[in-house]
Amino acid sequence: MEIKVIKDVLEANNYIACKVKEEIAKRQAMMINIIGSPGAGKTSFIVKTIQYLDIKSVVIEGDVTSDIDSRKVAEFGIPVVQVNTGGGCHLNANIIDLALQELSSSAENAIIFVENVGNLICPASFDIGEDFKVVISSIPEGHDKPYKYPAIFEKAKVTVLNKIDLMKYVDFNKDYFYEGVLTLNPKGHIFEVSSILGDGMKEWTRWLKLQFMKKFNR
Ligand SMILES: Nc1nc2c(ncn2[C@@H]2O[C@H](COP(=O)(O)OP(=O)(O)O)[C@@H](O)[C@H]2O)c(=O)[nH]1
Ligand SMILES: [Mg+2]
Repeated sequence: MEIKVIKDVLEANNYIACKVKEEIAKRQAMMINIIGSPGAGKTSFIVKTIQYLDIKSVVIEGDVTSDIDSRKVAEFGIPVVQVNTGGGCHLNANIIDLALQELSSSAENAIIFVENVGNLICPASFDIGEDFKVVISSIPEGHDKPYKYPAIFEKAKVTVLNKIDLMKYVDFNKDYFYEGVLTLNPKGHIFEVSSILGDGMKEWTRWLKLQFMKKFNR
C-alpha cells in the first residue's frame, strides 16, 4: 500500500518560517540564528557581541531543558526569552513565533539573537525565519569540523572561529579549517574571536551593524 505524505515536517516548518520573517520585517528587526556544538561559546559570544554593539538587542535562548543560559543573559540586563524543546535537538519556526509574541515590543528596531540548541547537525535543516545563520566553531573542537559537518558550514553566512585565545595550547591547523569552510561556502565570512577577551569583536560587530543598517536602508 502506498502512503501519500501530503506535507512533510520541513514544508510545514517553512510555512511558519515565512510568517516569522514577515513579523520580523514588520518590527523593523533582524534575526540571527546562532548554531554550534554544546560549549562552543554561543552564549558567551552573544553577550560579548551585544556589549560591543550600539544597537538594541534581544535574545531567544533555546535549550533542551533549563533556564541556565537565559539567566546568564539576563544578568547583563538584556531582554531574553528561554524556550525549551523538551528533548528536541533543534529549534523550529513555531517555537520562534511564540517567543516573538512573548518579547512583544522589545523586539522592535532590534537585533534578535537566537541561540539554537547545541548541535551541529539538526539545526542546519530548520529555518526559523532568520535573516541568516551564524555557525560557531571553537579552537578546542578541532580543525576538521567543516569536513565532518558540512551542511551547517555551507548554509551559514558567517563562520565564527571562537576561543582564538586558546590557539597556543591546541594543535589547530587554521589553513585547513579555512580551506574547509571556503570550499563549502566561497562567499562566506569568517571572523576569529575570543568571546572572553573580546579579540575580533570590533571587526565582527562593525560588519553586523552594517547588515542591520542595510536591511532597512537606515
Ligand atoms: N578561553 C575561552 N573560553 C571561552 C570562550 N568563549 C566561551 N568560553 C568558555 O567556554 C565555555 C562554554 O561557553 P558557553 O558560552 O556556555 O558555550 P555554549 O554552550 O555554546 O553556549 C564556558 O566555560 C566559557 O567561559 C573564548 O573565547 N575563550
Ligand atoms: Mg549556551
